[in-house]
Amino acid sequence: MRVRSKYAIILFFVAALVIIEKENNIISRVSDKLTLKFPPVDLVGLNSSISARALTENDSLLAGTSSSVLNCASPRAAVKWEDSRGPLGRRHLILMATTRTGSSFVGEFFNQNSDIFYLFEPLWHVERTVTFEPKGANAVASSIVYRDVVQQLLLCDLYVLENFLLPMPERHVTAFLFRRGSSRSLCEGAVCTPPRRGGGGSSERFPCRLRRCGLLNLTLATQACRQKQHVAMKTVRLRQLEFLRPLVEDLRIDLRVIQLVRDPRAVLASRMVAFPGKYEAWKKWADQGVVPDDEELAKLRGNCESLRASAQLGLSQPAWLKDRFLLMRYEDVALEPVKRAHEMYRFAGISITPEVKKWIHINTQSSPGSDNLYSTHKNSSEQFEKWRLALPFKIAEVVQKVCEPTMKLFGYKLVRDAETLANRSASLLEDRRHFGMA
Ligand SMILES: *[C@@H]1O[C@H](CO)[C@@H](O)[C@H](O)[C@H]1NC(C)=O
Ligand SMILES: *[C@@H]1O[C@H](CO)[C@@H](O)[C@H](O)[C@H]1NC(C)=O
Ligand SMILES: *[C@@H]1O[C@H](CO)[C@@H](O)[C@H](O)[C@H]1NC(C)=O
Ligand SMILES: *[C@@H]1O[C@H](CO)[C@@H](O)[C@H](O)[C@H]1NC(C)=O
Ligand SMILES: CC(=O)N[C@H]1CO[C@H](CO)[C@@H](O)[C@@H]1O
Repeated sequence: MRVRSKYAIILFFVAALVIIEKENNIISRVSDKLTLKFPPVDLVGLNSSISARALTENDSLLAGTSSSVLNCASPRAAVKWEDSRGPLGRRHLILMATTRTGSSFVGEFFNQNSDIFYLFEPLWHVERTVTFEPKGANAVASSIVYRDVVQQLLLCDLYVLENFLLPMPERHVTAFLFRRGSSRSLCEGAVCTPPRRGGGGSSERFPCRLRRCGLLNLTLATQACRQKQHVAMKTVRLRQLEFLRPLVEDLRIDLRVIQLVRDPRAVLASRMVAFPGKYEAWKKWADQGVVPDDEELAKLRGNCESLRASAQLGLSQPAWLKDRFLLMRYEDVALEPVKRAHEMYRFAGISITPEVKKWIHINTQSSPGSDNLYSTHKNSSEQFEKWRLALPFKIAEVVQKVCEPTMKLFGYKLVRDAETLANRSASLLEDRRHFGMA
């Protein structure tokens, strides 16, 4: 297949880069680390085997290494683990989203459940370490690395992150795990070790929120993960659903994927506020009438198309993905959070808990006026449409033009004039109540 031969070329290319070339600082930093950690074995052992083996074993770059390179960092023997599938009925959930689609908010629905080991954007470190070029073949390579790291994480191998943590953890203890405080599971029970006197938790860049804890011991986190009934994570760094196929087919993982989407007009409006640097061209257009160049439009089109490709694949229910994919619109969650939470939990095969319902109640009914951009504390049914008053119609129009097929698929109505855009009595949502559900 075309994708396969693409992998072949790319994987070979990446392997060659990692092994032979050391000019690229970032890649060599990773390989240096691998060399350091696994001295004689790997970079030699990987010589030619990686391209051949990776391709036969589920097209995976790390698949060949996940058992050799990555796992030998893991003192698995420390934790007895009889059934490789984990506790009976264990479910694995990936909340797949893009930035500004409300994924932190929806992720909390799972973070608040004490039966779930929840990770918040664990690929953040991977993205920072393995910086591939934004375009072309390397995007595929990074997707493969992301995918294989996700696989290890779903299997509760948190040590896999050590390859990407800077500075490198000592004795599996790190002071720097991105947004640790956003994962309840990393801040409670045994994982929350007592802070050392005169420092401890306060030296962490992303400390726990509700209590002070010592530095994160990944061994304890791994143990906690194995003791929880289910594992879930939210990420904005996985783009293509098709890449997850090997995880779905992995017998140790009982995976469900929720793709969370939002009206592309709202997403752009929100990104213009949240990432003013990156979306400067759009802001300039809004403020000064300077029309953005084709490259900006191409980027937008690319984003919309990749969302559509994943959704279309999921909704087409191929055999390998049957009953494992759910498309969820953020707007539907914002309008009926409790109902949608039940829907997502039912889909995931996980029982909703009173604590989840309580969190939803507190965080969607009241509006204590938080200004935090990443706040999940909002009057959801009121907030989610604010952008309609802020986004100039001409920008909405361009988004509609560029993203029309995606908007049609997701059921977002196009508007023809500025009045309708700003008229919040005119709903932009078409009924898509039974998206993706069998
Ligand atoms: C390179 O890989 C081949 C197998 O493809 C193996 O026979 C050979 O020993 C490897 N070379 C080194 C130096 O490990
Ligand atoms: C981390 O936790 C493990 C398991 O309890 C323990 O054996 C180890 O000593 C801890 N590491 C450090 C550096 O405290
Ligand atoms: C939240 O927004 C809804 C819809 O606008 C409104 O009916 C409700 O009164 C608001 N709740 C609070 C506490 O502001
Ligand atoms: C706003 O939309 C509603 C529902 O479509 C419509 O009845 C109303 O006339 C619109 N108001 C304005 C000012 O256009
Ligand atoms: C398509 C493919 O190669 N699938 C394989 C993925 O890996 C599992 C376990 O190693 C195999 O059983 C599949 O045949």
